[in-house]
Amino acid sequence: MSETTDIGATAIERVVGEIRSRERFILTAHEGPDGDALGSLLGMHHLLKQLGKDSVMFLASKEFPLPIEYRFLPLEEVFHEAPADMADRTAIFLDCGNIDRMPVDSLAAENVFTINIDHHHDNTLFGDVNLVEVDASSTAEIVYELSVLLGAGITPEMASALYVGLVTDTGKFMYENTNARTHRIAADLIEAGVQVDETYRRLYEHVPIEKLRLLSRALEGIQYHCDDQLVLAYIATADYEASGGSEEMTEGIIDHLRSVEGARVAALIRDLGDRGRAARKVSLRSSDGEVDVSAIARERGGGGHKRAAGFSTDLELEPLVSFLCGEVSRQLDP
Ligand SMILES: [Mn+2]
Repeated sequence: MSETTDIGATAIERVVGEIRSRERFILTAHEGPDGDALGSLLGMHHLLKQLGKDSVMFLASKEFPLPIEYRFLPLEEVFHEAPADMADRTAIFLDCGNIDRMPVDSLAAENVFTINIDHHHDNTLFGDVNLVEVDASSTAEIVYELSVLLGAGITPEMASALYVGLVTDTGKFMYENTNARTHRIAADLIEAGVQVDETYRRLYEHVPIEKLRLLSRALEGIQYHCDDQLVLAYIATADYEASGGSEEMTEGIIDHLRSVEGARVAALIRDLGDRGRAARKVSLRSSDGEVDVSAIARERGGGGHKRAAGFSTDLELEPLVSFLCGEVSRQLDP
C-alpha cells in the first residue's frame, strides 16, 4: 500500500490522489483488447500526458495485428516490451477483470504499484488500489470521470478514444448498461471534438470483403443446441483459408448470433491458427440476461460481463459444445 493512501477516501478519490502524486506510469488493458480496452487505454494515456505525467502504454505483441475495426486508433506508441525503468512506474490496468487476462510477468516480478480501473462485476480486485464501478457502462466512462475530477480538459484525442469505448461497450448506446448518464458523457465527448459519423464508419464500415465472407460462412453453419436455447457458430482454420479472412476479422459475428429469435445464449467458437497457445477462442453472449455467461467463461479461466464474456481453450469441438450446453442447461434449469 502506498503512503499516500487515504483510508477514508472513496476508491475514485484514492485513484485521483495516486495519479496526482505519482509521475511515471505504464498502462495496459486486457488480452484480446476490445474497443473499451483500447479506448480507455488511449484515453488514459492522453489524460496523463495532459497532466504532464510520463505515460507509456503496453500491450503484448501477440495482440497485433488488432481486430480490423480498431486499427484506426492511434496506438503507434504502444510498447511491446516492459520499459527499462519498469520498477519505478505505477501500473494502471484498464478494463481488466483479472490479472491473469493480462499476464505481464515483469509487473509481478518488479512488485509494481498497481491501480486497477474497471467495470467488470467479477473483477478480482488484484490492484493496490481498485476502482471497480460495476454500474459504469464502460471503463472509458470511468476514465472520463477521472479526467473531470483531475481538472483536465478533454482534448479531441481523449474524446475520440473514450467515445470508442462508450460506443462499443454499449452496443451503440442500445444495451442494458446504457442510461441517461452515458448519453450525457457522450454529449460532452462530442462537444470536445468527436466526429460521430467518422467514428461510426471507422468502427462499423470499412469492412474488408474477406470479413463479410467469413461472416457468411459462420451464418451458413449456425447450429442449435440444448433445445435451441444455445445458438452457435464455429469458424475453423479452413474457413479462414476459404474466405481469405483471419481470426481478427471475427469481431462482431457474435452480435448476429445473439440476435437470432429464441436464442438465450450465443456462442462463437473460432480456431486461432498459430496465434497464441490455446487452440480456439470462445465468445459468449446472453441475449435476455437469464444466463450469466461470465460464470461459464470463468469455469475455463476466462471472464467478462454477465451478458458478454469469453475464454480460450484447448478443448476439441465436441467436448467444448457439450460443456457449453451443460452449463447453459444447468443455469436455466437448476
Ligand atoms: Mn469494458
